[in-house]
Amino acid sequence: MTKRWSKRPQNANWGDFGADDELGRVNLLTPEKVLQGVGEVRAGLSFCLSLPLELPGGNGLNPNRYPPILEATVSQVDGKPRYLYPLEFNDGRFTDVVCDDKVSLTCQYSTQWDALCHMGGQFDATGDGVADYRFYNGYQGGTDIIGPVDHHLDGTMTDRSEPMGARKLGIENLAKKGMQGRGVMVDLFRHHGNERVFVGYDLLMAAMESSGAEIEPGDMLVLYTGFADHIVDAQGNPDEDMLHNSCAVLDGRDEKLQQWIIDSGLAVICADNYAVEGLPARPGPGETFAGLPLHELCLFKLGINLGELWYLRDLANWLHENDRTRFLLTAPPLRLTGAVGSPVTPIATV
Ligand code: UVW
Repeated sequence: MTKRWSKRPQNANWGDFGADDELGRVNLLTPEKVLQGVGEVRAGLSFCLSLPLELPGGNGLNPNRYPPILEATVSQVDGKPRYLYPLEFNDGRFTDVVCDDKVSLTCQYSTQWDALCHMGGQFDATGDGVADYRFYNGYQGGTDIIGPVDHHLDGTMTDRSEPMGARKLGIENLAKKGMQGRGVMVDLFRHHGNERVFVGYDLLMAAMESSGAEIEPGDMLVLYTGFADHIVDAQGNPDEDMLHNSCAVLDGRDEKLQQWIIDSGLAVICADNYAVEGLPARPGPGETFAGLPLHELCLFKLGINLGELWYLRDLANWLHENDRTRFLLTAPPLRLTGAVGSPVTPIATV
């Protein structure tokens, strides 16, 4: 028992990697798994698995997320802005010319990792009959993950004076770890094309069997659905119907799929679609339930990071043509302390 919790949610592994663990299943990316990944490098080819970060374009996928805004840094000289873009060093003797910039970035707009603090649940972790905001390993909203205000379950808010951010479970944990290991591709596009299919355990197993893909503990599961290809093809003007109704998504409510994720020991799940799972999910049992059941199982209960909106077409095609499913995956996020997600430029090496 730790001070943070005495009761853990059903199917959770809280405490199994240590009372103060912040990595979850990423702990399974051991030196042996890195060597297994390196063992898959035979052709010496690298594939960039990131979209350009200005895609999808617009904010039709998530109304709260916007494309990056890039600006020149600026100094004030005699009350006037002096943009360092491009500009000579102003000494008279120097021949150098400089460009300097800054970016306003929605961390989860495009190709990204979800940190474990991205999504938690309302849960009574102390057994006192009162649910509060909890995250993986019992870390607590308002104490370990601090917002600009505290939201209370009764709907009220109180101001916070200290800087906001995740003191625990932040994305920097993945950056420090390095995020390297053996990726395993499962090609759902080859089976379902552009159709919005909810893929549960049976359809996932069928896709894996047909290509010979196998997942062992510590592997990084990568799902190619074709969704990001439409994003690329739309060149920044994606169609609403395509955004919300095309390509395969996991059926997060499927209990057999959930059990397989628990039992398989996979380290992370990455996909080229918006949220790995289908949104909205199928209704759950009872009066209240998680709206994103796969996020609940992975981020909140098991400490499995989710990678979303990756670009997988070129890699998936190469692997298919070469009758392979495995590769070396290297995917560190930005080491952005306290962030709940981060852009990533994953590299597959085959
Ligand atoms: C949502 O908030 C929908 O989550 P994600 O970025 O994980 O898709």
